[in-house]
Amino acid sequence: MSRLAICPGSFDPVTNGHLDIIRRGAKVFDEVIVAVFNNQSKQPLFTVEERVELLQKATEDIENVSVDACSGLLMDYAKRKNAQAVLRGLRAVTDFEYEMQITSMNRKLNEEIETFFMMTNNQYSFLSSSMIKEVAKYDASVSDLVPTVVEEALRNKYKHL
Ligand code: COD
Repeated sequence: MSRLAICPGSFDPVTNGHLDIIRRGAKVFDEVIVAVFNNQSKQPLFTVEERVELLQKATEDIENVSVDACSGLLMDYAKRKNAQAVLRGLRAVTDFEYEMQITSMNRKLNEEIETFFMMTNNQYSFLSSSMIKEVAKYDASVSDLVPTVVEEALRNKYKHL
C-alpha cells in the first residue's frame, strides 16, 4: 500500500527549515502533500495562492511532493485524500506544547491518522517564517535561509508596502 503523508502549515512564507522537513519526509513516505492553510491566529503576508506558488517552485525537484491550498479542518482534508499520516516539524520545547495540543485535538477528530514529528536540522532550529519577515522587512539578507524565489517575493512585497 502506498503511504501518503500530509505536511500542513501556514508557510507564510516557506523557509529552508520547512523544506528540510518536506525533503526528509519525502524519503520516508511514498507521497507527501504540502497543505497550505490560513492559520486563524496569524495575519498572513502572502495570500494562500502566493504561498502555494512559492512552495511549488521550491519543491519542483522533489518528484513525490505536491502542494495544495486548503481550508477547513486538517483531519477532514487528510481523510478526503486517504492519507495515513500528518507530518510536522519540531524545533524547540516551545513548539512541543502547541504541537501536543493540536495533535491531541486531531486525534480526537480522527484516530486513524497518525501524526509524525521530525526534529529540525540544527542549522534551522532558530528559523521561523515570522523571523524571516521581520528581518526582510528591514532589507537585511535572508538568502541562506529561504529559497531564492521566496527572497525575491519578499523583496517585491516589502517594496510595495
Ligand atoms: N525547522 C523544522 N520545522 C519547522 C521549522 C524549522 N525551522 N519552521 C517551521 N517548522 C515546522 C512547524 O513546526 C510545522 O510543523 C510546519 O513546519 C509548518 O509550520 P508553520 O508555522 O508554517 O505552520 P503552522 O504551525 O502555522 O500550521 C498550523 C496549521 C495550519 C497546521 C493549523 O492551524 C491547522 O491544522 N489548521 C487547520 C484547522 C484545523 O484542523 N484545526 C484543528 C486543529 S487545532
